[in-house]
Amino acid sequence: MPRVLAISGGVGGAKLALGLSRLLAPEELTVAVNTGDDETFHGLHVSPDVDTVVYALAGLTNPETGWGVAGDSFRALDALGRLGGETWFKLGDLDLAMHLRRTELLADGCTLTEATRAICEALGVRHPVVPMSDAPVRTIALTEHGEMAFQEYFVRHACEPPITGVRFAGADDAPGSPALSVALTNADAIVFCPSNPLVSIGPVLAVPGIRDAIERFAGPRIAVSPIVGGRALKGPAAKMMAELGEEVSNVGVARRYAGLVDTLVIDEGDAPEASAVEALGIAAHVTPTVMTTDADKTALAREVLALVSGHNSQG
Ligand code: FO1
Repeated sequence: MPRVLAISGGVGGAKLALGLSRLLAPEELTVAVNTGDDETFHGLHVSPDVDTVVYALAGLTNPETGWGVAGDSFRALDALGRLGGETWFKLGDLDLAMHLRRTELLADGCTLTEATRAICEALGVRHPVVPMSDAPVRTIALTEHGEMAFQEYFVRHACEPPITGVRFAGADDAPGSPALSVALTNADAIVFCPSNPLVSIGPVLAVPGIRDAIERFAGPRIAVSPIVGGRALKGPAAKMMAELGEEVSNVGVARRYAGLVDTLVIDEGDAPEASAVEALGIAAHVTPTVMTTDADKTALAREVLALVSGHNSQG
């Protein structure tokens, strides 16, 4: 089997990452994860996309939300609220352990990569989950009401303020994590999970050297589109693209990924968009992409790996 570097944001990306992890051995898959959504809450370092991928691979995900822990409760947060603390960001009782442990490991001198590795080991997650950088990068939404930290925009304001842009504070000075650099060097294929191109994949590409390395990458580069039927399956990708004047379709996604991917996997219902994607020099592969069950996640991962094998056998 080829060695795959998967690049992921939160909920949508974690689904494909889980599918890939079912088909590839730990040494054949690295999942590099966006950390632009990271935030400090109540003094704790929360890394939402890393959490979401780790919980998915550990089989702990809350199936109703796609993030957080199945069966969690919010008693600690309720108590915090009674003491006057902020409660708009829902940290569950079980989930708090993740952020406490990460914060403790960071305070002990671990990098975010090392802290993530320790947590993965403790939870029995064997596939490497690698933060994009160990240095702080913070996604900022530029809105008509001013700049907002990503979780403030995403959770507190439910993505309502129209955006005029996004920026990734700190990205210029944030070296890629060493584990991501190694994975980029060793990978036979790169897979962009069906994550938000602007605020999930965008921060990873903003880390110095990553975009260039992907542009120069010789093996297959496959993206799974997060847009199905002109809408994002999860999250604000469609709304954000529309507000930035981009076409909310697979063609819009293909334009964002021009020069970075060879194949865009689009949903079967979007087959009529395939020729417009291909006109941009990106092959369109049409297949069911909506992942509801674990079987869907594995089926899509199998399809992506078949594209990788097909590309390798041609080359
Ligand atoms: N998403 C929400 O919509 N509301 C929340 O209160 C919330 C809390 C939360 C806590 C821990 C965590 O790891 C993720 C959490 N998320 C929450 C998800 C997160 O905001 C987003 O999924 C990502 O940042 C976007 O990829």
